Amino acid sequence: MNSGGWFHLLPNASANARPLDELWWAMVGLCAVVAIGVFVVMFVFCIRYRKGRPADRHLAKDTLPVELTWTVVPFLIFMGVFVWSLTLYAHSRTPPSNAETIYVVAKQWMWKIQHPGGQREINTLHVPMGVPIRLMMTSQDVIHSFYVPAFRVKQDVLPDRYTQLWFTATQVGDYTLYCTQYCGLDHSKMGGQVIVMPPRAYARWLDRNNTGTSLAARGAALFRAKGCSGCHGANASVHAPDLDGIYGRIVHLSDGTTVAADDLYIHDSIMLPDKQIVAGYAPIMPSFSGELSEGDVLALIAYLKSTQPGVQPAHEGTKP
Ligand code: HEC
Ligand SMILES: [Cu+2]
Repeated sequence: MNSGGWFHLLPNASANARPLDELWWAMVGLCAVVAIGVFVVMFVFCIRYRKGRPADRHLAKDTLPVELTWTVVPFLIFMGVFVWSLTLYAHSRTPPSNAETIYVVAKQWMWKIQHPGGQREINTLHVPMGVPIRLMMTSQDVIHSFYVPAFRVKQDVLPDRYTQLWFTATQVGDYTLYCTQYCGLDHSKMGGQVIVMPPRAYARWLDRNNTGTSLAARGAALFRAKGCSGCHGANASVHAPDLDGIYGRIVHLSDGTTVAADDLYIHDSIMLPDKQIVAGYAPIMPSFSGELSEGDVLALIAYLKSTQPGVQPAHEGTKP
């Protein structure tokens, strides 16, 4: 794959860069052909039918064939562009099942990255080349947007929502990361670098930055330190649901509806506990919004994911 990208406009550093560029150039080409065609016809007609020129100015009797042509042909072209871009879009929105997840929290004005192994970094994101990477993103404050032009990926990052993005980097190097939602005073400085490394160098980088505490283990420590285990633990005197193996469980709520316990449900249970009350329980859980950062909540979710019903969960210092 060439490093300069098509016509060297932008580096071409992810697997979906080239297909997207092809679509873009096809549309530029199509627009150019149409624009040039319209201008050529306009000039020809200006000359041929100019004032005083003896030309046949009567409409053709049977205009149906030409009307059908200029309706059906553009329709087919538009449908072609639609199907082509829809295919690319669907692909870009669906991370493959073997993608590695890395967590991103945006805040005024920095990018905080957490790797599942517990490695943390700010305004840099180290990723291995050739491995599909899925970013799970949320914001600590206002709307931000994660944009890496060389990868042709961009996704808004919203408070109280999880949005995701995926890419497979195809070239070793440093690529600029931008925030592309105006997010306050230092918005223009809110950027960073995505550092693409060969997989072995990446593994060494992970080792060097190993904190000894995986994300799930940090979550387990928070679960005790913040008093969650006091209510949700096995020996709690409070009537609260057992959280072991909660991830993916179907939960019955007090308003009669059911939800699947996904990342956002667990996030909201912690930060906005009044939003959804589990059927059969009193709404006594305090809100931890303001007390826990979004990064902490991601650690708690990672911990709850690592638990299984009736199985002793991950402890501090162990990997999930
Ligand atoms: C004062 C006791 C108490 C504390 C402290 C507490 N919870 Fe809860 N929690 C509850 C109760 C009661 C419910 C069920 C009622 C509801 O949905 O609010 C609940 C519900 C939940 C649910 C949804 C459970 C389900 O089955 O759908 C999650 C997830 C949760 N808590 C996580 C946490 C975490 C993480 C912490 C610590 C940061 C925590 N809780 C702290 C009492 C508590
Ligand atoms: Cu921003």
